[in-house]
Amino acid sequence: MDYINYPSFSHLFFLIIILCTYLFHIPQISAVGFPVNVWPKPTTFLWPRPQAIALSPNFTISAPPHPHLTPAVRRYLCQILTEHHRLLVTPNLNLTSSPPLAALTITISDPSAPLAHGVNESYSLTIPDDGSAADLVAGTAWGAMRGLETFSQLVYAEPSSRVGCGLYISDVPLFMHRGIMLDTARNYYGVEDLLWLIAAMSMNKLNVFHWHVTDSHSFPLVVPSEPEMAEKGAYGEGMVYTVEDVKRVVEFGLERGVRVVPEIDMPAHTGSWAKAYPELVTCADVFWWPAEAGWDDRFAAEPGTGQLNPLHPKTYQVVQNIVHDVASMFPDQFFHAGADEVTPNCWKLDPSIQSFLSKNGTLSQILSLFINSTLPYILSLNRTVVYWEDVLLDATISVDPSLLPKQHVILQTWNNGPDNTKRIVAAGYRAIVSSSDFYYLDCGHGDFVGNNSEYDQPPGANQTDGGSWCGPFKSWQLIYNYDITYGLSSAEAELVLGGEVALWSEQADSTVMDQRIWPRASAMAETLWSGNRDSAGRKRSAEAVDRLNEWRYRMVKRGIRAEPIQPLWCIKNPG
Ligand code: CP6
Repeated sequence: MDYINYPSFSHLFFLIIILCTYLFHIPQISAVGFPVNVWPKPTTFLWPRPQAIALSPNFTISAPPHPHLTPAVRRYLCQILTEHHRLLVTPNLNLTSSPPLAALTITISDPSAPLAHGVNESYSLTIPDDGSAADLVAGTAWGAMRGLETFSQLVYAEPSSRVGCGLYISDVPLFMHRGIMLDTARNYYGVEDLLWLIAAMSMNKLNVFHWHVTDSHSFPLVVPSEPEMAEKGAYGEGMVYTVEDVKRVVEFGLERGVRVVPEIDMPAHTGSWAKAYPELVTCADVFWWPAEAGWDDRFAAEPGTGQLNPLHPKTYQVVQNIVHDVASMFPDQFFHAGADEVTPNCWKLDPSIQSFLSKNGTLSQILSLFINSTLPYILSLNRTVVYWEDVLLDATISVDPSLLPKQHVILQTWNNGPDNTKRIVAAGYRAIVSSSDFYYLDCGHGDFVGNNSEYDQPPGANQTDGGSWCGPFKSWQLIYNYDITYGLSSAEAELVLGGEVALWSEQADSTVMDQRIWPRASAMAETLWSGNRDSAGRKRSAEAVDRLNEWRYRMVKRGIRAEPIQPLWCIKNPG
């Protein structure tokens, strides 16, 4: 282990403690006699003699120079020195008589590791109680950023800054992919809002910002080789993301260990493409389906959802131009190409598709044609392609699986039944879990399509208006307790890369972004980082509540308007 390379008395001490915990099966977390206010909870936290040490006003952090870690260190140093956060419950920690803690030393063994899926994010952190420097040892710059976040959360004011000491943390995430999807097409978010989200994500050790940038309602991304897409498809002149904006978002993510994965949703959800290319999009001009139309015609509350016509050769020229430019703007290995919710009747309205179908062609063949005419190009740009699960699981329109190479295609769950993850991994594909029964943050916020009375009613409901969109609201406990590999064999579970909570934005924009996302995304962040069970295998959401309260309160102190999970009274009157 890394720390053996840096022997000192305190390292030896922790080595003995670790050996003892393994030899005598002492649950590691219970070595800590009172709440550890770190979110997400570290994998291993040893604190045999809980104490605090004063933080020197001259506290410094030393780290090897690194293009992204260096700015992160500067940022954390500033935060640590100025935050002065008082906890809701003052920890009952004695202050050591040692000199104040004046230094944190960071060492990384592989400084050139790029930020990518599967990169080593582990770290260990030792804070001695004798005033000697704290040690943060990580494999990569990204692991060091996770450790810096942990250190920052151990600092509290009482009234001047102190930090827990005599402790050893060894931390490594359970899942490699821990993300948030944000839809910036139904309502527009400014670039500053996206940076704000990424900053909050890094505080929660989340590492993937899945940017659902285009949809039927608007096309806000400026694509240099197809300038009319945003000129005509965005909500307004200022409501776009330029090449420079994207660069800023990607760079901001790099300084926080957050990858930025773009999604260009196609062939469905492309109504906005019709502004520039009406001839390539079917049903974009159908704004209201007749009341007797089935649920399938109303996907994503988009009468006039708009779908690219796979039979029109020019479709592929436009798609290639867009894919090419998006891949050069977004360096990440993953490229999300959507492919959710292809609506039968939208394609059926088109004469060329009607004639194809009349010659015994099928809708699945049309989708397969689209995938087979676009996927190889995306793969040729050295990308791993993420699709929504529908390409494999949709009962009416799906793709011949032989067109989806398992080593290059990842499927993201959302809606096709409780066994959707199981079906994906059983077929041998890697999965990202976003099942709407747990991870959809927009659910429970009511009808958003005006007064069409039967629009989003569940079967049997008899409301005249105001039905709830994919309700009920998903509580933080529901999200926390969700086991994304439930019911899978261990080989199948290996294929689950992680999860993403999703904020669809029909009823959200920057005015509610923080509240909709936090602290519920924090609940997923902990479950995907270190699990949701205690050492006895019991769900630990009861233990988590006080820590989440503290964490939510610290996020609020940092400016994130996370919603409360309880009356303050509960934490002020424990037991
Ligand atoms: N937009 C897109 C959406 C949804 C999806 N894709 C969606 C569907 C059902 C619910 C919530 C969101 N609004 N492009 C599905 C992946 Cl309940």
